[in-house]
Amino acid sequence: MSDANATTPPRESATRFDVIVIGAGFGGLCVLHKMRELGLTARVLEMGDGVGGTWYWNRYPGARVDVQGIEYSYSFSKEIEQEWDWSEIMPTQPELERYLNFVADRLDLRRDIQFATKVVAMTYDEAHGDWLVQTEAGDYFVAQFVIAATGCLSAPLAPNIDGLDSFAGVTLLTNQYPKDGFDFSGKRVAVVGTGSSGVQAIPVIADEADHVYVFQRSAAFTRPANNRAIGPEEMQAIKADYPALRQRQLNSFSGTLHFGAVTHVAADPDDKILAAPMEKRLSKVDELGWSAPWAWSDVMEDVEANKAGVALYGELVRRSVDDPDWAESLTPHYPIGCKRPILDTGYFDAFNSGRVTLVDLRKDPIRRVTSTGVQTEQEQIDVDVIVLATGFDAMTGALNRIDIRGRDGRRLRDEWTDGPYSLLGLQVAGFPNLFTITGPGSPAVHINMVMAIEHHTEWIADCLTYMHEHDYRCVEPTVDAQNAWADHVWSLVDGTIRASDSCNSWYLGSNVPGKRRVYMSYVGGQIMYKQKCDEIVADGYRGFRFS
Ligand code: NA7
Repeated sequence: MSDANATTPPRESATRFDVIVIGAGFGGLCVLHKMRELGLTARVLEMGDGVGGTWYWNRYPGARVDVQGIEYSYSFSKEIEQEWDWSEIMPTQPELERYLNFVADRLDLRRDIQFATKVVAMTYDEAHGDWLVQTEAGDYFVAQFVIAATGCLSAPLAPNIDGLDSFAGVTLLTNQYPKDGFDFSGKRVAVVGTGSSGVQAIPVIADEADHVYVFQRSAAFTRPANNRAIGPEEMQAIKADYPALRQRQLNSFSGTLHFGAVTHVAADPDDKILAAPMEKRLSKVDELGWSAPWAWSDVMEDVEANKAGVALYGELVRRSVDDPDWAESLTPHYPIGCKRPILDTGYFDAFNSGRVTLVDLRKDPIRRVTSTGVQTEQEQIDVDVIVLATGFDAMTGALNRIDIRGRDGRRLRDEWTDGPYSLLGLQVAGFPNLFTITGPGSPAVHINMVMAIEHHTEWIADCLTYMHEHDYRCVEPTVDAQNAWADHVWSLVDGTIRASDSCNSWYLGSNVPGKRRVYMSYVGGQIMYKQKCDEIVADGYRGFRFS
């Protein structure tokens, strides 16, 4: 706490705004711009010392978005669309960070962003109908509204591996990666974790390092990104097509267009694939390549179709990885669709390079980290660097790490012990005037994240305008409406492969020890979700209570 605040009660010392926004990533920047358009005073509090959020922290080698940049970008500014050139179909982290810095400058956003400011607590003040927000440095802010743009994959998860602190070499986290990068040349490197971050990082680190040891607990479903550069002429054509592209995105299930064409086999009446002999099934690998495992439209609903997909995936891995034992280890033995699919660049090739060794933790688990490296049950592997690519406390982690107290002192993280209840992933009962951008219960992580952010931003702006027009000061969902929404969200996954016992994923929270196993995202797609949002608004904000 600063000296000035030491004798002054927090409320009196606080700086006042209409809106406090937490986070200056894709969400926070979009929200800040919108709040200004509404004529509201807003301050963004950002933990990092630059804009970018996810794209600020996850600066590990090989980090790139796994949808097209031209789709994963703001549509609200036609000027920015025309002024920004993407150099690749799937841009790297540096390019995405540059884009967000460009947006921040272009819209003059920085003057309302306070960097290096971590929000640690916030309390709803019933008497005044506003929030008291506290930072780690002991500064206070009062605002009628708080909009948490804290991200879905932003609370890093340290692995519970004994002895990590005793390692005398360098430990790097993919999701808190050093700003100045790291020189791997001549180094022996351990990478723990083979989710998207590990799979992206491993080939790039292997190109530079002396040797990479990959410590794999679960094999990943990954396929080639087939990324490529975008030339100036193509970029010009894309710019001319932006209005139509955005419309196509809006008309699609997920707001991303390049995953569209994998269901064509199901439409083929001669292709009774499940009844076919394995030889015929395997011919799909020749015909469709890495699309083959996902080729049946019912792969997410039908266990047998899913098993056929997994078998085809194994065949693709066997064809890609020279060492048969490693190929077997690199083949997942859980259903396709449990975890978020990964797009890679040269992942399996890395295992053929002679510079990468696979350590299958299912066969030889890590016992502990020692001062010189990683000790498994069977061997000691000495390394100079350990890279932890061990994921996030997804969806709820970033919010739960803030001490958020709503009405009657109730704490958000306690309210969410049995699962992240919310209405539309936008608001939680008992926490008036707190909005969550892409909160749990919304489709964000299953659709184009930037589209999800823009939609939530617009929805919140419309809600604030409605409140202003009706002279309301507070909005929050009713418990009944919130429960009904949770039932709806869960009904869409109940009995499906996604929630089956054989699935463990961050969608279910099963990567976090002690976290309740509940599916946290809406899988009905963006069109159905927006319809639900619109219906609620058309019905006088049904399920929301204004006062
Ligand atoms: P993920 O996808 O959660 O991957 C984390 C990886 O770390 C995964 O392979 C885990 O194995 C592994 N892990 C976690 N803890 C351990 C321990 N203790 N020992 C060994 N291995 C461990 O996170 P990412 O950062 O890769 O990607 C997150 C999302 O960002 C991704 O889905 C994209 O949407 C972008 P497990 O699978 O749990 O057995």
